[in-house]
Amino acid sequence: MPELDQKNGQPLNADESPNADRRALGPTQPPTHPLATAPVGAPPFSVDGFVKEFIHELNTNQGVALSRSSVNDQYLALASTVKNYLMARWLETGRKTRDAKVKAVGYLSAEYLLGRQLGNALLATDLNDIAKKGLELCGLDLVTLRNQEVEPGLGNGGLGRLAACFIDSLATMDVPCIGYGIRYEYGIFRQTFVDGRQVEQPDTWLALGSPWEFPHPEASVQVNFGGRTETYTDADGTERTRWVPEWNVLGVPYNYMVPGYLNGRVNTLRLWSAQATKAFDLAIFNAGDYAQAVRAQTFAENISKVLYPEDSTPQGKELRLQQQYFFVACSLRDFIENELEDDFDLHDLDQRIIFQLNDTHPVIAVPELMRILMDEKGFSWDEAWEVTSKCFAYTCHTLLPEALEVWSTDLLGRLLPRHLEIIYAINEQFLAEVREAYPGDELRARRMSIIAEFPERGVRMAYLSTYAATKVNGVAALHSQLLRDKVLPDFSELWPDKFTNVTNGVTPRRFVKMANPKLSELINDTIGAGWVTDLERLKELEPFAEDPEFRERFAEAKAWNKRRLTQVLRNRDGIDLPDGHLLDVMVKRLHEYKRQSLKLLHIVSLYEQVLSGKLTVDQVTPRTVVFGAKAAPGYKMAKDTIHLINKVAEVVNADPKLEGRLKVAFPANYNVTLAEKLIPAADLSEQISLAGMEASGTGNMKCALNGALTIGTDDGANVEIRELVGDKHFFLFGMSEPEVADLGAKGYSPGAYYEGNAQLKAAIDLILSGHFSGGDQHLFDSVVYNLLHSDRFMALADFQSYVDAQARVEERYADRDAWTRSAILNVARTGFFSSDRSMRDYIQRIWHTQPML
Ligand code: 26V
Repeated sequence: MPELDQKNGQPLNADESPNADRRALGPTQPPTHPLATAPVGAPPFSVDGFVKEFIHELNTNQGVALSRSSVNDQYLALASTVKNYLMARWLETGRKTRDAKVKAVGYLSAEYLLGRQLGNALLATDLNDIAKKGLELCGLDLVTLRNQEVEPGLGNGGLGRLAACFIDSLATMDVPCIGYGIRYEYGIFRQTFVDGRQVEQPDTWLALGSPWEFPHPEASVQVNFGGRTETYTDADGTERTRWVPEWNVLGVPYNYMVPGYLNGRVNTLRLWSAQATKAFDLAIFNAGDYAQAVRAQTFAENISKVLYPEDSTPQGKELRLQQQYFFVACSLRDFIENELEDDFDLHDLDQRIIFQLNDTHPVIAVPELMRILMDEKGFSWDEAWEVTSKCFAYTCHTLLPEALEVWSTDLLGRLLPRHLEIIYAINEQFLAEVREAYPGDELRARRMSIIAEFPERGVRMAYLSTYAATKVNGVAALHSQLLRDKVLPDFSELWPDKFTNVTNGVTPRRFVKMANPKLSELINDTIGAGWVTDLERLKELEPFAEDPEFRERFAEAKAWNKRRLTQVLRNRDGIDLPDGHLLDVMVKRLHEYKRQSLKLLHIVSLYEQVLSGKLTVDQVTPRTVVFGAKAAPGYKMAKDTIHLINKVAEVVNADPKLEGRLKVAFPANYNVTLAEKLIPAADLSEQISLAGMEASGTGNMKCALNGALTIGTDDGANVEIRELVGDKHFFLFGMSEPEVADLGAKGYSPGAYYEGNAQLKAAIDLILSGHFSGGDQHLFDSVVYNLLHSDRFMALADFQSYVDAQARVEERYADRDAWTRSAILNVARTGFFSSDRSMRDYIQRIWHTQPML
């Protein structure tokens, strides 16, 4: 049966996308909305104008009078008001970019952890004050409306949040970029605790409306799956292959605005949602099976239903591969059909796009582009490879071997038979190059093969990415070095110039300016407002570390942030934060390599020393430890660790012997919204992964930029943070990466550390005694025995060093002035970690694109 056009049931020409008629309408004219022509930079419109617009939106969009409106109505009307303001700029950005025919970045990422949109949009448009005043005139409170927004949590953690920071920076730097991804109906699960254990709830982020998205069902793209391939001879007598797919779905684009900061640029984030094709159900309907047709629809729509909550152990699940191909196929098709001129010569594709692969998740784009060029556009293999090999760059985000994706050829061949053929052919070409470079070295060829033979035949996606990419980068200096030396040594030997480092960064708009208004105000008053887009200017704050008045204001900003956090945690979680405590913060995914258990051992040890009289209570620095962490639902050790943390918290928080000097807080469902409140309040940032395991970290950067001091290992971007802020203002501990490697090679036995360290032994024994489990001596066996007998990430080996570093923390904190001085220097010296700088690095060393400016 031929593929049918979903709209009118006509056969769909392979070269003709459903977008053809949309383009025939010609360039869209910007609307003549009263806000459309407001000048950039100057206050966009008066408070009165805002009120009129807001009420208009409330009445016409929500269909309610102000007096009858709910907070949700008000939030949606406010969102519309801001969107209207951005709309003309968005359309203009698209028009200008297409007209200029410049090279754009296509950021391909399975995840975008965006956080709330309203605050960021108000900031980018300078509408904050006007909105606040206008809403006051209506008897409404901006903060209440902002709190109504449910954040789109379309990512797991660092990788997804990085994508969100990067697209913010590109818009702010006036660089053309389209972010491509998946519009998951359910984002990262909502975490709750039941008797201290993690219980996952679905994240229904779309339930109350989603004002920030613009669906375009008319521009849907068809994506094929399954079936077989066949060869045929074309009119010119050339032998060609075509894919005869078995089933297909539609990708419906949902566009999101990505506003630059005060610069009038609005880039696009295009997320794809899966829908059943009419062709698909028509056939079944016609066969008279209604129920089966409905099931088919559900089957198709499952593809974008839910974000996989695993972030380190790929399960090789078919649905995940479907997701990856789904969004990549939609995105390539979209770019080629809709962003390029009709007569564009695809031989020059690399002059108009560089696709950045955010980890290996989108690498199926490589065979997909080959397929499009050869099977649909008539390119020869060599022509197609010539183009494809210039259009991709690859970022690796991990070193954990189990996190590297390998797709079984069985599965790949079933789902994407043509792509598997192309991957085999790519591998053949690749191995020929290897054999030419190393004649006779068959062992090496086998080692480097894109196809693994054990434990089953599979495609090593990192190898495919590396071969196809113009550049391969790690995400911090140490990580990039280890990537070259340990993960891809043969590749870096063969192509040393392919490898580079781009140290991660975070957007100063969301994570300083928006999240930390008091500090921002202080910085503005001291060095002016330019730092928001030129973060290295924070250096100018350095001399003020010696200014008592500045220090006082700096400390007051931190105190204000703590008061705000106290309110948030009271309302959100019913948690009380004691006054005047050192706020010790560990927020990140729960993973053994990140070593939340090491932090926990420190807490238990402090407590044990008080119980046993080794410490008097007044020797304990008043401290609140805040954890924020989700565990992958199937990761038992991580979930058991959460349970243990919660049980320790219960006992420690309730024990009068501590006189309230030690508290453990574990608010559930850590997300971007909570991070924005938590990080600005932090005094101490816990970055305690085993050296060599954390690719970069970005929470470490956010904390330092907000004036927290780091206690950390020489790992990921910690290395660079320490180099920049100076040893004196960073609490380093633990083995270095080479020491870790040595110890591993010698044979590590955690039991020896337990036996040899009385303080450590006492802490572990307290857990084993059942003290935190109502007398049950076995409740936490899994966690404790794992530490004692395996401890893959060597927490026990670093324990003493960690405890010693914590003592140095307490000593510094006791001298509050010295602490504040160090905190100021952390802010002043970490401007390097702006994602604007990361973007500059990508642009210069990898993408070779230009800002439009
Ligand atoms: C991996 C997988 C594998 C299987 C299924 C789903 C899934 C989803 C995400 C990932 C990527 C995990 C890797 C990751 O998030 N890495 C983090 O990337 C951050 C940004 O570069 C970096 O700062 C963190 O150190 C690194 O752990």
